[in-house]
Amino acid sequence: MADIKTLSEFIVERQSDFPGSTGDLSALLTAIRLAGKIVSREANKAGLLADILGAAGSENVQGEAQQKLDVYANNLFIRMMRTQGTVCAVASEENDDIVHFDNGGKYVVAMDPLDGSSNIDVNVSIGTIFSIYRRISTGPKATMEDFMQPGSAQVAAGYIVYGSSTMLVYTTGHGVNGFTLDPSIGTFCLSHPNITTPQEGSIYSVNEGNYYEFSDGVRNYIDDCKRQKMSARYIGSLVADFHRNLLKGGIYFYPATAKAPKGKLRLLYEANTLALIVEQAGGMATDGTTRILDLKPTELHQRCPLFIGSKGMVQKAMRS
Ligand code: AHM
Ligand code: MG
Repeated sequence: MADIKTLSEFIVERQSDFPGSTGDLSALLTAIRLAGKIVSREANKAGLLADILGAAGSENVQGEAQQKLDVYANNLFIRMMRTQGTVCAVASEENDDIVHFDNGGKYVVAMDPLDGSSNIDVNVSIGTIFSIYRRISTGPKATMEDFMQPGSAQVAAGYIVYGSSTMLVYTTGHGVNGFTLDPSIGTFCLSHPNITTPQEGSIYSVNEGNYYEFSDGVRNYIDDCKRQKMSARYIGSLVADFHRNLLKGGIYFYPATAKAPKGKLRLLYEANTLALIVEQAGGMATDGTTRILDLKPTELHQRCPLFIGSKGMVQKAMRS
C-alpha cells in the first residue's frame, strides 16, 4: 500500500523551509484546514438544509437566524483565525472594512470565504480563497498598509475547492501541493504533490456572454481559441475553473468590460492568491499588461482584470 501523508504531517515537515520558524504559520494553516472541513460538511448538505440556502438575516421557524453559506463561512473562518491567535486582522470579501482581532498576531489574512456563491443553490463547485501576509505596521492595530502589500509579499496562498471531492491546494513559495479530503476519516491527504501546470493547454475559460463588451484584443484572442478548436469550459466559480486549468493546462480570463472597466475579480483575495499559486506551478498571471504579483494595491476590495494559467496561453493573450 502506498504511503499516506496527511496535511498536518506535511505542514509540520515543511516548517523547516523557514529557518527559525516559530510554528505560527503552521498553526494558522491548521486553523484554515479545520474551517475548510467544516464548510465542506455544510456545503455537502446545503441542499437538505433550508438554513444554508435561506436569505441571511431572516429567521427559521424556531426563530433562529438563517444564514447563507457565504455568511456562515465568513463567520467561521474569522472565528477560527481569531481563536488561533497569530492573525491580527482579516480583510474579507464579506466585510466592508478590516476585521481587527487586537491580539498582536504577526499575520494578516485576505480571503474570499466562499467564492462562486451564486453556484451554492444549484449544487455546483464553490471555493474558499486565502492569502497570508506578514504584518508590517508596528502600532497597536493592523493598518491598511498591512493589506496594501503587493502579491509578491505573500507568505502563503491557497484555496479550498468544494467539488466532487474537497481539495485544499496551497503554496508557501516552495512549490504547490494539493490535498484531498477523505470524508470517511475527516483528513486531508496529500494527493497532488508538487503540482506543475502545463506550459500550453487547450482549454479557455471566460464568460463569453460579455464578448461584445470586451476590447478588440480580447475578442481576437477568443476568436483565435475557437479557430484552434480549443475547449470552452466555464463553471462561473473562479476556484473551480482555475483548479481544472491548473491541472490540465488552460487559461482563465476575466477582462475589463465596458460596464466594469477594472474587471470583476478582486486583487487581494482572488487575483493575488491564484497568481502566486500559478507562478509557483510554472504558469503566469497578468492584468493584461502587468504581472499581477507586482501590482500595488490601493484599496481593500480593488478589482483588476485577470488573465491566468498556462504560460504560453497567457503570453499569447497579452499579445492579442
Ligand atoms: P464572487 O466572489 O462574488 O463569487 O464573484 C466571483 C465569481 C468568480 O468565482 C467567477 O469566476 C466569476 O465571479 C463569475 O462571474 P460572471 O458570472 O460575471 O461570469
Ligand atoms: Mg469571489
